[in-house]
Amino acid sequence: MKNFVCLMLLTFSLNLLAQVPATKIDRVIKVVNHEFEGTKQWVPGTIVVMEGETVELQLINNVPSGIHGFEINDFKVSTSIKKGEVGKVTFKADKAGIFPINCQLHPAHVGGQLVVLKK
Ligand SMILES: [Cu+2]
Repeated sequence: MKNFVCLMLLTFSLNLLAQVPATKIDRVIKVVNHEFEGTKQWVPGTIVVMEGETVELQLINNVPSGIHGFEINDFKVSTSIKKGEVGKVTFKADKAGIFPINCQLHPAHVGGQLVVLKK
């Protein structure tokens, strides 16, 4: 009887999981941290998306200087990526405009911009 109840609970739980919709990603963009003669920059420096899209950024940090940050304050995106690792952030571009991107760890790290085009 105990095993039957456990089996029923497991089946019920799996059914609930199957019904939870996964977040639909509208756009995936790879961004690479680049370093040339001591200057660091996330490339592409300008990221363009459409208003309303759910965006996933895959952040690749291969620079020899170690950990770097990636921040878009207007969309509450903030993460740090260690050398040799790939970070991932997801956000909804729910407002149009031009928004600064920076490395919150190094003020000298060249910033970029997120351009959200009006739908
Ligand atoms: Cu940095």
